[in-house]
Amino acid sequence: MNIILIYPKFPDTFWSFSYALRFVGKKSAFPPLGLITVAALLPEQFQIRLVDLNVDALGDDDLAWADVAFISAMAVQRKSAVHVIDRCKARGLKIVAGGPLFTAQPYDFGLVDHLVLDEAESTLPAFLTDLKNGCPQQVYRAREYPDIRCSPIPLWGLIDIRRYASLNIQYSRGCPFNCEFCNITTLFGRTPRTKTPQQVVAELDAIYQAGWRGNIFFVDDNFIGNKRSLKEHLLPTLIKWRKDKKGCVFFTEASINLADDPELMDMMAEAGFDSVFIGIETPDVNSLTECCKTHNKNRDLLQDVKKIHRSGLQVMGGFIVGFDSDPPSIFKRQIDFIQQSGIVTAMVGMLQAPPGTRLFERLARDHRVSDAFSGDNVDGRTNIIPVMGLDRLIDGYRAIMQQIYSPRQYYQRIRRILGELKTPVASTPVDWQCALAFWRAGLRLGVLGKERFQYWRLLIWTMARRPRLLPLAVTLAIYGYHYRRICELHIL
Ligand code: B12
Repeated sequence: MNIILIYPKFPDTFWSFSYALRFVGKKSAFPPLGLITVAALLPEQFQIRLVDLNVDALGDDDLAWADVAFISAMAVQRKSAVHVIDRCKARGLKIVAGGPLFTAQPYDFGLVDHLVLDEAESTLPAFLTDLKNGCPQQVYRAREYPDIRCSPIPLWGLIDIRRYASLNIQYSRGCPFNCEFCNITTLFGRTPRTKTPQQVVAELDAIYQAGWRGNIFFVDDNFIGNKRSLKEHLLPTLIKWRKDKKGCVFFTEASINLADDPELMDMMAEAGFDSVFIGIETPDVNSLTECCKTHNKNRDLLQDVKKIHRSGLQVMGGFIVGFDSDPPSIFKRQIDFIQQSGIVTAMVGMLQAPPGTRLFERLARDHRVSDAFSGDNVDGRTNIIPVMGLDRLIDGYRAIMQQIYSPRQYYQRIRRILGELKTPVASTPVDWQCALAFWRAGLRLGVLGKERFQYWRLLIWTMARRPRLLPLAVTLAIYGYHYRRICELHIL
């Protein structure tokens, strides 16, 4: 059987990094880890091809070759996914779909023949058995969370790694916390399930042996969900793994209580992590109570961020406005917090209710869900009716984005973080692509861009005070260009 795995196209979003990728000559930020994991679960006698529409075109010859199309997507890829489904159907292909979009809204896709939902480790074997016996069902759902110690090494050979800015690896699934706007605990449970350190090393070795020396994203819902296991098992293994390796800088997602554990931060830095995405959400304590983000309460969030920076980990932060409890001052407070924290990558969104979250259920009961979830939380839209009124929310939101991504404020944050950040242990080797990116940045940001004054000022400042962080300064300047373009496109 010939199977074609298809990953639909991402639109230009905050997280697509599309405008930044052009500086480094890459096509896409991350490869489709879900699909290459699914590929590894398929029987060896199947012939497999993968087309990621973010780096390649889907040719008619690909569709003519295939017997079955396997499609994976997030909500943000919906438009492209629908187009792919139509094309496959027109060629008479059977379609199997899975991944977050289909798991969250299975009944929106009437043309899909088989919905193999939830985690493929649980549901794919049953589908394959039924397929072999000639009786495949329409929907497969998991009864329990699978043990990911049985998850296979993704089939990296299916993709051309050189076309991606980062590769990805997953250590755990699940999160101990239960924020109202997030459905991770429903999807993956409250007890983080982890792979063994040996599994992680085998995955890293596969990536390293393929020649990869760039960044690697640990795509965990909350990397520090099981601190003990991390400190006793995974991090010592990663520290050892790194000893004879070059490059391969790690980044991940974690909760703010990382700041409470200096030993953990030090071990992460030593293992080669240089940044961490943290859901800070809001400096307003009532809004934190409302969304059940209790672990962000009763602490000095600003100092926490600084502690993490001082340990050598750059914080990227998620922020939300539009909670029922948000006071009128919230917009100004968010701007002040972001500026003072030195968080350069600040993902600020208006509160949205993705289907499957407790927030969605509460607001649907109150008839306050107004639209479909766009799948992109930084697109200047929301699908809820906010208590403060939509116009006020949109105005306040625009004011935040306009200010924090204006060249002056943005570069101010870069200088702030560079001033505080302990020099990370690991760094990616400087190659010709970095050199090219440096020259392109010089031209686009330093000559043509309206930020040119800020750009050269930053470079001189960094050379004088933190010369070793120059590559980071240029990288952040390039990100700023992307964020500004996205704001102009969707928000301002
Ligand atoms: C890493 C990550 C990101 C990364 C990278 C995403 C990428 N391009 O790969 C970044 C940071 C960019 C990102 C951004 C966003 N993300 Co995100 N992200 C994740 C995260 C934490 C891990 C995804 C991952 O790689 N998992 C590892 C692989 C192995 O799992 P997988 O892809 O799910 O595949 C498994 C199954 O789904 C299934 N499967 C997958 N595909 C297929 C196909 C077939 C045919 C079959 C049978 C099975 C199958 O089998 C696989 C093995 O079990 C998930 C949460 C999670 N744990 O899934 C959220 C998640 C995917 N993100 C989500 C969202 C909402 C977002 C954002 C809007 C921001 C936000 N609030 O987090 C943006 C949107 C992106 C954009 N605007 O461009 C939602 C998606 C909801 C939805 N219905 O689509 C998730 C599920 C989190 C959540 N709280 O609900 N994200």
